[in-house]
Amino acid sequence: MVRFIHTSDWQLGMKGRGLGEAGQIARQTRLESVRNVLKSAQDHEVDFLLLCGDVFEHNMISQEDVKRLVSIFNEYAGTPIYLLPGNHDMLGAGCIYNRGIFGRVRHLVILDTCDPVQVSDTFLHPCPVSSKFPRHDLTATIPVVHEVDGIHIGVAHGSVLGKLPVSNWEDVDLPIDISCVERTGIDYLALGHWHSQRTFEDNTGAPRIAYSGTHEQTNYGEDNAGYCLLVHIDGKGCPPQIRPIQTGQLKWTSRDFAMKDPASIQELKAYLESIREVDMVRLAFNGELPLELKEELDALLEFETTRHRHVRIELDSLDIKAPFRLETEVDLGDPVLNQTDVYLRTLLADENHPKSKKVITEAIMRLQRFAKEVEA
Ligand SMILES: [Mn+2]
Repeated sequence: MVRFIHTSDWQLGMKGRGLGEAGQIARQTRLESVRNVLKSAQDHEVDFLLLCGDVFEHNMISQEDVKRLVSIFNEYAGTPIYLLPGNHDMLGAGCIYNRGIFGRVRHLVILDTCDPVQVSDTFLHPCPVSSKFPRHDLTATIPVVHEVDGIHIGVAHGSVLGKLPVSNWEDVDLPIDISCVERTGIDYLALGHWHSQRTFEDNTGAPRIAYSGTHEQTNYGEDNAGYCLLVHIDGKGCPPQIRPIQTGQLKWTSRDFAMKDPASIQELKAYLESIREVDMVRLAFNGELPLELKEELDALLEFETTRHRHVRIELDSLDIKAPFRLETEVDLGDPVLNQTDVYLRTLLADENHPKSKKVITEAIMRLQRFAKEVEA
């Protein structure tokens, strides 16, 4: 029998573009959560840890970051680690694993060829990525093992192609043929590349193909991320028993709101109360709001940014309806402000382009806010 931890896509050194200051939090957390993976391996006394590619975001990661990972590896020296390079940490002259420091880690094996690796009665069949645009099924090198003793595990990094026939392999990003298990007779295919955890069953219902997903979610919109997999296989041909273990720390949420009236604001308020425990929040708005409700929305969102580690607000698709009161006098308490207000409303009435209308409406709002502040 064999028991191991399957993990992938640590993407260490990731920039976290679009996260602003929270990019640093996300980067730091990814490294800390690696400890959760290695601790799971230690706690469950696994035979080894299988790392299926994209450990680093790219091959130029600073040596300081490399040393941080190696020192965590050293804390857990009792767990052998088998590491397959992916497309971000791809094999080649500039490959990060060519650095001498990795050769010093005695319990780390870089799977840099397709040669099988034997670990007691288990055989690993690595499929390292060595070209950006492979033109064939990456698992094609796994030999047929139907009649070969031992537990056989394929290790690859790429995208499983569904049951659709592929006419042109060159169009597919890192293709992996789903029929690999059937063709070769391996017991389990451990995959990396997708950030969401997924399993695929063979025709007997056994989950023989799996993505562990990333150990720590990398961005908004990823589902089922933040886990590693504890895999147990009793013997050749036995169905793998897979148990996800949570390793991620940051909680993410992403939601779109269609705005219309005061009820939309109430709905938003209720939602915001429900996500108090979430670290990373993305809120996108569409629809239309009258000017006075837009002000309430702005105040609500400004406060919300103080309640989470990161809040991304998208207002580009939200239209604001400004009241037309050109015929009635508006008194902002100052002749210049009043004149500017009339001028902006005239501009707005003559403007047809939606984007320009939005800019003018925003200007009217700011003017009103400014007038109120002066008053106060
Ligand atoms: Mn990848």
